[in-house]
Amino acid sequence: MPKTTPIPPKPSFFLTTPIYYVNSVPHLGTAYTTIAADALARYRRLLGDNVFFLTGLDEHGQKVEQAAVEHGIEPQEWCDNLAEKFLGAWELLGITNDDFIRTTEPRHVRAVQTLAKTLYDQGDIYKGLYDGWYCVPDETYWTEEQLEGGKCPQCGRDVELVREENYFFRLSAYQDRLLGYFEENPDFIGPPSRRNEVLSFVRGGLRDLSISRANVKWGIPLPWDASHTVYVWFDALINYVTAVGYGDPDDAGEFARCWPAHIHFVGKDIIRFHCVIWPALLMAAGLDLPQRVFAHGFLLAKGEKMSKSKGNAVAPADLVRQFGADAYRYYFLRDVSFGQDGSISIESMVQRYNGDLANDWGNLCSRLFNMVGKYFDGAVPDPGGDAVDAADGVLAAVARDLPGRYDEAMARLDYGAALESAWDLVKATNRYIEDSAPWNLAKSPETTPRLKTVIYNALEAVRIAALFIAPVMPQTSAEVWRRLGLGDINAVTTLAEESRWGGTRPGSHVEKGDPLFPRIEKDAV
Ligand code: ME8
Repeated sequence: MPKTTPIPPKPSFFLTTPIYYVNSVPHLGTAYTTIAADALARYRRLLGDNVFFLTGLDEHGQKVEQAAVEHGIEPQEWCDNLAEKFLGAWELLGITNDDFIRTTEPRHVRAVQTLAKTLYDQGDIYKGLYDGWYCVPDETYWTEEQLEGGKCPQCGRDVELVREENYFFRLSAYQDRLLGYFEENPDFIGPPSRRNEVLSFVRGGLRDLSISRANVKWGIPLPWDASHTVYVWFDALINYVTAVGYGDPDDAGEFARCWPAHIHFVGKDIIRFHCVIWPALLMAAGLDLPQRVFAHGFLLAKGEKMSKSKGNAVAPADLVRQFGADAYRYYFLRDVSFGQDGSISIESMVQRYNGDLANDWGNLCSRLFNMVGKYFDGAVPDPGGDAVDAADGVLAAVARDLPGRYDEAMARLDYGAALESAWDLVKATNRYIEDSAPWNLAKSPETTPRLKTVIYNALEAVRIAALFIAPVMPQTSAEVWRRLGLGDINAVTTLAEESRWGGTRPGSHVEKGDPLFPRIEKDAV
């Protein structure tokens, strides 16, 4: 549920998404970063971490101002309307952010002004003449040489000429310190391809950065010169420290306890802002750097980057209506390799849904829960006795390997591999049931002990699989646990213990329920 909650005493895991521009409604791209961060937040909570998960909105700047003007309303009112849309989308997708920061909030204005003033007072900000180009859709400065065919080299759109007195941040002075930091902290930027990109960019030489605009009204005024507003990216990056109390005069050491963040999730388009400008600002302010910045790739629809401006953006709600929120989250995290560009299509989504979800996972739960109803009146059988088989050990071994494999994949933010490890258990359980053929065991009282063992083991594997599927598909895992009579999966904070073999309680009631993923006919979407 998107909400603002007090920061936990000391977050042992603090993760962020970019704050999204409110020039338009959320789309699959912005939802992608947000569900990836949410899956990690949920996993860390299962492990027992005290998580602080931050997302929010980037509300200042020319682009947002223009959108408001085009719609004939005041920028603040425009932002308020859009904020509702983002909150609604995140609620629909089951996003469990702990804070929702908006850059027009007083707490943020104060933090930006505090940081700007600190840098100005120590001589890291000076006044100069900006004479160059500006891309409004990307809110980015470009030099003449950087343009491609006179257009923005990033998005290919028109740029505007800006010639005005600005305040500059001495970014160039941080070049060597940044390179030294990258050297000493090889895991700071991920994946490695992005690290190399940032390294060669910084080695190519850094220019000082204009951090104020004289002709943009919709922004935070500089505290020492109110005729300038703060450049929207300088403003936006600071959100990460605002949220944990930077610049708050009542902060009683809270900020120092909570900062730095463990990971910033970003798209590859904004890696330089997060890996060059942001670290340099933090260095200048004498603050610690985040532990890690990880950039994912673009979602491509028919080979093109999906974006609000290109008009090929789809609203998450449209897909959630057809597939459900869990299947939505599963598809994007399973089918697109996190860190690389990935093509998405309705066809592949239907395929994943029917194959992985309806056939593998949904059917496993249905048939197994049915059998508990049919053979044991809905009560989990007691596996006691010596009706064991080598197949039991094989299944238990797959379950035993799962936590380690899953954790190792999540540490690399390889959601596909993490889900694959959970699916190996799902598939192994399906095979186990096929090979053990409970329907034959049920035919004679002599094989009842074996039937009990087989059903118990399969239930146990399903219980464990649901735990590891939960970060990506929280609703269905909660439902599986509920049907197994296990209580609230969201209350689990001791994953290591909970994932040990043997946690299913004999005698507890198993509910059959409706199919978790009713098949979708391709023509129906
Ligand atoms: O850049 N595929 O906001 P934004 C994957 N306000 N991810 C995509 C995507 C696509 N086709 N399109 C967008 C901003 N994204 C700034 C950030 S942070 C201090 C300020 C995702 O609304 C991706 O994460 O343009 C990208 O970085 C983010 O949306 C940019 O959202």
